Amino acid sequence: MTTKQRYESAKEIYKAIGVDTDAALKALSQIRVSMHCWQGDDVSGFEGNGELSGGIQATGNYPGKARTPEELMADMDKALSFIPGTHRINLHASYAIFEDGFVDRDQIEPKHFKKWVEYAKERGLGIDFNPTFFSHPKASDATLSSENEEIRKFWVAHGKACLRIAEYFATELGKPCCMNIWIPDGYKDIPADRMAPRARLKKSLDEILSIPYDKSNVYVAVESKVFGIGLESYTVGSHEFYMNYAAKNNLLCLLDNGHYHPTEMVADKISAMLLFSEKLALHVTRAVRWDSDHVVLYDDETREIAKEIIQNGADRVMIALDFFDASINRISAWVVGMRNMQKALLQALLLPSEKLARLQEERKLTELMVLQEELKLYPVGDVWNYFCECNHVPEKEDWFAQITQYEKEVLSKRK
Ligand code: RNT
Ligand code: ZN
Repeated sequence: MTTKQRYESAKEIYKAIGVDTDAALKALSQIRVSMHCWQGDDVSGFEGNGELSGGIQATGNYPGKARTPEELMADMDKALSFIPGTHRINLHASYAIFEDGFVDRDQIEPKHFKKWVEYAKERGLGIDFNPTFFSHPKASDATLSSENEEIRKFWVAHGKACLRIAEYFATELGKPCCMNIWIPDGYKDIPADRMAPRARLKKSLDEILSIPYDKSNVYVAVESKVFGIGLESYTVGSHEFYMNYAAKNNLLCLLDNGHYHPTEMVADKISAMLLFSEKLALHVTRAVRWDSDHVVLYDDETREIAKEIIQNGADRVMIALDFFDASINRISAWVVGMRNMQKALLQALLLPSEKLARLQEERKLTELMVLQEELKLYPVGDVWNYFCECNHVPEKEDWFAQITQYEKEVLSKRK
């Protein structure tokens, strides 16, 4: 049977439960996922000072990591060639490209991202952005919450510089830019004063956001975390802090599903957030024990997050991926994560949602469970393969042979 014939057969199966597969494919093709540049080089960036700090860690030593803007862009192209649809890319400030001399983070300007804009324009991509408040000598103790006024001011200046760059992306590309603020500030052990650092963080954010910027095209998001490595007891930017800050200041709250207690589910938070704000931002990732950044799989959590996105309106959720795995082929990690996010969105689009909701309202909970479980083995794969075919990307695992070839011809030569 051809991919098309399999699709036609799946279409009939879904039709019998009232699901329109053509409509699902159309909806899926309109969802843009933000692919994070930092998977390609273990969050190293181009400033050349090496060490990753801030309580995050990329473990592994797989050969072939991108070392220059050219290599990173080539690797991203390779990944994007296996991902159906046109998406967004997510950059960190540490990926500035210095053509006429290095400047520190408080001094970066739109011109340092000109090459990225050219890259995105040529490919029809949007760009999202992140100030980088880690991996820097001035971030060794604290950043926006620092008790050292000179340091705090430096990072405020960085935040403002990034806001201008985010606006430059939005203007140049004619597509909104989500600028996400995450800081690692916290304490390894029990703090004596939890309030003062938080008050300083609040003040710093107010200062950054005091400059004028185009609020209709630059969506500022704030990302909380429960703990970081070496910062286990206290995180200045906690969930309550940012949820309140975002609500009061009309910003986006960004939920990273690796940043909560293990039994807390981000999927469950989405509807609660969207009842109070128009938009929400996500970092989709996979938490394993102490690590919050494993490659996104097609697992229960990702599928449940996707279900909530679809049911509450994909246009209200800015979806970005956030993981870094240095132990496997880095391009493959991107492709697996991006395709899994899309597969999860597809299975959500193929649910007979109204029917399921009705069963819930009628308290036919036995039938609800039966249907929810049987649906798991419906032929979503046949619909996915057809989506790949329509988008001219390899279906199933067929893309991997080309990764192996690229590894042999390009990655293995990087020493
Ligand atoms: C860290 C946060 C943050 C970073 C990236 C590199 O715990 O999740 O989003 O992963 O900004
Ligand atoms: Zn994150």
